[in-house]
Amino acid sequence: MQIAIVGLAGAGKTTVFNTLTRGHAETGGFGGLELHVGVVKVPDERLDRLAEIFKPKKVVQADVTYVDLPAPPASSEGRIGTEELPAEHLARLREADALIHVVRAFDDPSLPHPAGSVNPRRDLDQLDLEFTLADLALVDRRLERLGASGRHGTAAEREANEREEVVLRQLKEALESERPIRDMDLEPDDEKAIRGFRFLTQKPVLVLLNVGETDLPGAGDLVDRVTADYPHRRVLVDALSAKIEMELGELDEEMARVFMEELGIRESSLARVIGLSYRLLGLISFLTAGQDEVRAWPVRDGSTAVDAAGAIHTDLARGFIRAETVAYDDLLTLGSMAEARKAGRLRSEGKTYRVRDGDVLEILFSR
Ligand SMILES: Nc1nc2c(ncn2[C@@H]2O[C@H](COP(=O)(O)OP(=O)(O)OP(=O)(O)O)[C@@H](O)[C@H]2O)c(=O)[nH]1
Ligand SMILES: [Mg+2]
Repeated sequence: MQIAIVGLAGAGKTTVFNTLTRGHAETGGFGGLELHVGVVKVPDERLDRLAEIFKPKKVVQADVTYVDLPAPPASSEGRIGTEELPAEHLARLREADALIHVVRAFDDPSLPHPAGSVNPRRDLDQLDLEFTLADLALVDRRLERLGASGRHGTAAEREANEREEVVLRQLKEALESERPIRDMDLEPDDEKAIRGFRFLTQKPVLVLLNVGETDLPGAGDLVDRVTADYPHRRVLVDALSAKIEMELGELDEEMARVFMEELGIRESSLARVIGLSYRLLGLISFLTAGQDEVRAWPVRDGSTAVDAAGAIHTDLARGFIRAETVAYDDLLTLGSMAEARKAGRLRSEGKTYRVRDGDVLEILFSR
């Protein structure tokens, strides 16, 4: 699973990336063209508690890959546009399963905003518009191609083309009125028909307001204001001070505690943002626990027991017999699988069982 970090120039994308990945990529590049990739373990305290019970050799967390993209460069007319992005960057952007949209909300006289003032709402809309235009361009190109060659081919091909054309026309209409594709009600078949385009405005987004070091106490209000005024689907809004978080990440625990006290911060935003981005991907975790390994497995919300088995290994899905299942809370209360079984909390579930977040599973299968 990949999340692309996007935003206007100097919004704090690389600082956020460093925070999330505990990386040391250079910041303040203002238009530098380097792309950064980092893998982040998703903190899950359930794993720590299970490890206390099972004393496994290793603990494996779910992970998410973050890609930090440079801001789209300004064109000669001063407009920023995704068409100016190097092909590799655009491809990375399209591949992403979700976006973190970093929006500058910090004021810093030593870093003047290119637009002359700090206005998160304006910046948010500006990049949204760019992404809308990029999708629109893609739709138009495809429609043109369908118009030219869509009437050829077998009957089945022609029918598929016609269907695609109908969906694309709907998308075009939405995009032209600046509605992101994620806000549309698409039939599952239509959704499937357009999946391959990997439209930017279809991806779920975490809007991350990057507030100044002294603005954290009021950040909640800002989040509420933006949320109320941004009625889109599959969008989460949160705030952090990327600069503080990055500095916190570079300190040892004791120093970090002192620093946080000085700034009046109760908790680091890091775990929260990682958690939110995980949710954004529509993922839940089921858990496996034993003496070898305690592990969190990311699967799509809505996955069945056999999907879960397949996430571990295709053999487990192929030879699936049943899943011994206990909810994490029950396991924690009862202390062991054996006790859970005695208490009747260990259930035997079949292929179609819908896995819940925090289910501890043991898959029984035949080779
Ligand atoms: N005062 C303050 N400065 C910040 C904050 N976040 C980022 N900056 C500074 O803003 C500048 C740009 O930050 P980057 O993280 O490089 O921004 P970016 O979005 O990656 O920039 P480009 O990749 O060049 O588009 C750097 O000098 C950062 O130190 C913040 O919360 N407060
Ligand atoms: Mg950067």
